[in-house]
Amino acid sequence: MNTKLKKIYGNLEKEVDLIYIENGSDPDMNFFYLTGAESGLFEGCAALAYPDSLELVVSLLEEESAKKAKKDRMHIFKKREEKKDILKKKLNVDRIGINGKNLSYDSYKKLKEITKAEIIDVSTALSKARLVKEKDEIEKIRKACNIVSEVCEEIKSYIKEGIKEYELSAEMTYLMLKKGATEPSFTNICSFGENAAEPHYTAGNRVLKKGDYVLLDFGARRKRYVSDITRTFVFRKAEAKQKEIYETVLKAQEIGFENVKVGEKGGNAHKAVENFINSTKYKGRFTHSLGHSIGLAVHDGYSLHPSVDLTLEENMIFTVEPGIYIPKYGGVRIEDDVLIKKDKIEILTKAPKNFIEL
Ligand SMILES: [Mn+2]
Repeated sequence: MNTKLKKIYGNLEKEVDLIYIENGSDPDMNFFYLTGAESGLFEGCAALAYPDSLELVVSLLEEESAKKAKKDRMHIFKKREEKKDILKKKLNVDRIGINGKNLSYDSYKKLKEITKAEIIDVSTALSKARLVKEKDEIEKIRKACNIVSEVCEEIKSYIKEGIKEYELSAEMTYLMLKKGATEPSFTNICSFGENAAEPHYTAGNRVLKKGDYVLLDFGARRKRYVSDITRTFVFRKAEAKQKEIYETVLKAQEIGFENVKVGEKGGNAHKAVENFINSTKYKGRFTHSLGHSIGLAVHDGYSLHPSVDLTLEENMIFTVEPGIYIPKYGGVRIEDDVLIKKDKIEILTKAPKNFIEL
């Protein structure tokens, strides 16, 4: 029995006969959530998730990958028409659940052409199931976290005067891949000096100079599960303000950790951190939410923010990443991935975060 199916169906607000997960040109991560498939692209393929069984509709191209995936039955198609015929039969039911967050309008129209069923958006039930991790998922994320923790240490020897942001970013990727990542989980953020003030900066050709902040935000994907870490260093001697900002962010993160616990609202941790930063001279310079769930996606559905109604539970994994950003000056962000346990949190990203002048 697929325990993930049980979780998803347990979260439904309205009953459905089956949940139809379709991969367009971009896959729906729920396909991989249900099948646990570690290889394969599965473009144009679909999963039919019943309350007690999982069926796959896959192209011949993906047959070998599908054989290794979790499923109870699989249907192989060679041509689009065959796929349509299989789906016509399978979708001849009363109520079909879809992932409204991922299914394109085009796919929706095609779905309406082949079935008279009532279409119900079950995206919330899917996201909620993915929030609470199972043992195997935790282990995969833990390994992805180990990779980036090690890279945070090893990358320091590449941080030399004159290196460009994109060159350092390339080394980050290379180190992750050498340690077993299949790919970076998102485009590396590698920013020097004043560029660190832009939270989602893309590495450019800025050259590293003495006294620069070096902000590295990156993640590894391994067996489809991700990690996400940020460390900020100062290259050579820091000025007092740089250190002060760093220590403020570090303290903010500690406040965040204290408030991430079972039974608490996720938004409370954000509020506590924001209130703290706003009580310092860096008021208003924390400009994003405290963190987000991670899993098969880097932003896996939920944020630690008062606008999100979420009560924290055991086995959820969130980033905790306060930051302070000063335009034209620079910024500091410190980010770790934490596993929520019954009466404490476990920090999965272990790289040191004392103030470091390289
Ligand atoms: Mn993050």
